[in-house]
Amino acid sequence: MRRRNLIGGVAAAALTSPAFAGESTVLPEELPSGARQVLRFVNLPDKRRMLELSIRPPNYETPVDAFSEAVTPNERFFVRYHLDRVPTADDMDGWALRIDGDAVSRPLQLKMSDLLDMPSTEVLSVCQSADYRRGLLQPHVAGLQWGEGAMGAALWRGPSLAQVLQRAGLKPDALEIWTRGGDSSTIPGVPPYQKSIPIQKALDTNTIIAISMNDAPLPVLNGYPARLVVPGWVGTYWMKHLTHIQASTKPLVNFWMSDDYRVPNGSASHAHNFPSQATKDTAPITELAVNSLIADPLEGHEVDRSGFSIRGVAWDSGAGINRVEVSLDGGRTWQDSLLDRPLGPYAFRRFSLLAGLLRPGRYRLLSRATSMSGETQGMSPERRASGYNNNVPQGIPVVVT
Ligand SMILES: Nc1nc2c(c(=O)[nH]1)N[C@H]1C(S)=C(S)[C@@H](COP(=O)(O)O)O[C@H]1N2
Ligand SMILES: [Mo]
Repeated sequence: MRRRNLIGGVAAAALTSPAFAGESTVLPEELPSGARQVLRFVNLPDKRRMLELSIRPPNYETPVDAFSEAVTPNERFFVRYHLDRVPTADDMDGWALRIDGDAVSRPLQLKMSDLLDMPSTEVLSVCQSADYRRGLLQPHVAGLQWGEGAMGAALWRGPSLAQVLQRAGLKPDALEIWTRGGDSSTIPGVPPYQKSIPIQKALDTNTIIAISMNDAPLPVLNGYPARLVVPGWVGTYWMKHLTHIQASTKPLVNFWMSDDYRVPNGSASHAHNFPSQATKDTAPITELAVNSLIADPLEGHEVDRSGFSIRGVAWDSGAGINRVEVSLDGGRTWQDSLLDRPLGPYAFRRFSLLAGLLRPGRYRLLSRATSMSGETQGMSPERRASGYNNNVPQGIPVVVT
């Protein structure tokens, strides 16, 4: 990572404003020691105070303090890219979206004004990377060492994908919807980032082409001017800088579908909702696992023995959150927290617990969410296949004084 920082030095200087020199943060103790040393806060175009994971491609994590709110501000929303040539706002001038493929009868091209003219849908939804908390897994798994900030919740608005597909004359034999974005790789041989979703999920009324995020244009790094929003499913399907949609009667075969983002059949993250991509041994990772995060107090902070509140957010793939328990003693005993009113099935549900009088000393706080469908965060430090969807309750050490 250090080497990469040096290589990316020129780009980094252009992209990032002076770092918060001297500002320190307490990062989860489970992160590999190398990752802890290089993490620093930076400002970016449209972004403020993000944790830098890599510069080329740009990968930036949201610091945990941003999750004391139910909606993550655009300027704090995490950034994830696979390829190093990322579009600027200028590159997207004259942007248009092509819709074709062997499963449409009227291929068409839409401009932003066309999308603005269509009826729009609004969905408050978490976007979470499949790599969520990968860096906290023991033993460590290769890849970017994401912590707790590889997700966020935003209000997304735009026409439904179904509506756009109907306009192009979607045929009944459509199997998958393939998507492409405006980024690419400067490294020869790296395949373009292209993903597909099954037709059932594509026609879900909550699957939209977002042209607005929290009532503002999308930040460039979050997919300006338009991105796919696939509520309940991991971020890999949420194509940014969407330029090309193909309705296809065939499964998409490429590195990003056939090799990456897959889990063994029978594992915790295995699902049956993408049959055209399933093989004898593996399936694409699709739905989010039920999860929760304590945003306050922060790791390593001091709290007052006369009482303090523990607050955070919980989310799942769309059943909704039914219960969040909190432990003050590292998971030996649990208490039910108070839940804020639900803001929608794909949104964060906020929880809080007032801790009573405590003896001074070191404590380990944990939260454990259960969804409306009964799915809960497993306590076992079972190694998640490929390091995806880590939802083991996260210990937050604090000092009561
Ligand atoms: N064009 C494009 N879209 C993309 C990606 C990408 O690399 N290129 N990464 C995906 C992944 S893996 C995730 S987790 C989300 C992250 O969205 P964000 O960067 O807005 O937080 O974008 C998805 N869409
Ligand atoms: Mo991701």
